[in-house]
Amino acid sequence: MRWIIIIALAFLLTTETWAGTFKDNFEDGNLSGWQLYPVDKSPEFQVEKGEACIQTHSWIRDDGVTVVCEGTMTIGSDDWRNYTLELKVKTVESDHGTGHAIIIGIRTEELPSEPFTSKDYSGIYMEIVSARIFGVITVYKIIKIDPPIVHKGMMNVDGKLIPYTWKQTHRMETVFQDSVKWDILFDTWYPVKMVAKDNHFKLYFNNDLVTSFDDANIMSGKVRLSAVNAHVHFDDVVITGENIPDIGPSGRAVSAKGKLATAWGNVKQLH
Ligand SMILES: [Ca+2]
Repeated sequence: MRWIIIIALAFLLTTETWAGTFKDNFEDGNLSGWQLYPVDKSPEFQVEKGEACIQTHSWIRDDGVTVVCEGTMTIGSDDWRNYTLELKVKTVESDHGTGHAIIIGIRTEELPSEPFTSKDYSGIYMEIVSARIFGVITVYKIIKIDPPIVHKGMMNVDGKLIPYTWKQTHRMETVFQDSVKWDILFDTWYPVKMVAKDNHFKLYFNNDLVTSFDDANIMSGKVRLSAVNAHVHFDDVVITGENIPDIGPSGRAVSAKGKLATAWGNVKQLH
């Protein structure tokens, strides 16, 4: 009997150590703990009435080219592997005449890039496009490829040939997984759920399964939320799984027990 109790206790301790839930309902009015990545020109990040908001607009360069603008916020750690992300999303409005989207990613990892260039991320992605006639959900994967290529050659500088070496910061491959037509209205909340369990992924939109598939290339990474050429709101983010610290309901530590919770309490600084 004693052994049974010890084994049961050990199981409980293990469960408590490895499974947790992160929650942010943004009712504290801030994006504390989230990493914000403005890319290109001035995406705006804020909390509006207890909802996380990213607002981006395309802009026209001096040479007349329209530049797509993206704003990204991430949460988590590069070693997050088996977890479920749930949240709700809505597109308040979009830039007309340009592509727009909500992009939600799991197991995402920022790839190294040169300063002042757009950030790239590996990961599993659901891209949601609202529309007045019909919307579309596209699921794709971005796989990082190691090692990067080293380019060597000669270049002409003022009539003199000199050798150069240029190492790419990263290489990646975007792999289309699935695309589904879906009625997605503006200014309407939709629940989204994305599940990563070992090499298996399940993606849900509005409580319906969009697709499920296996992939062995994308091992772990953060949660990523992006808006492209649109005013987008996110709310009620819940992430449950292995190595996820108990944080919430407004992105703050709920208890001091466990190293991870303490570490995340420090990361998610109190205001
Ligand atoms: Ca809220």
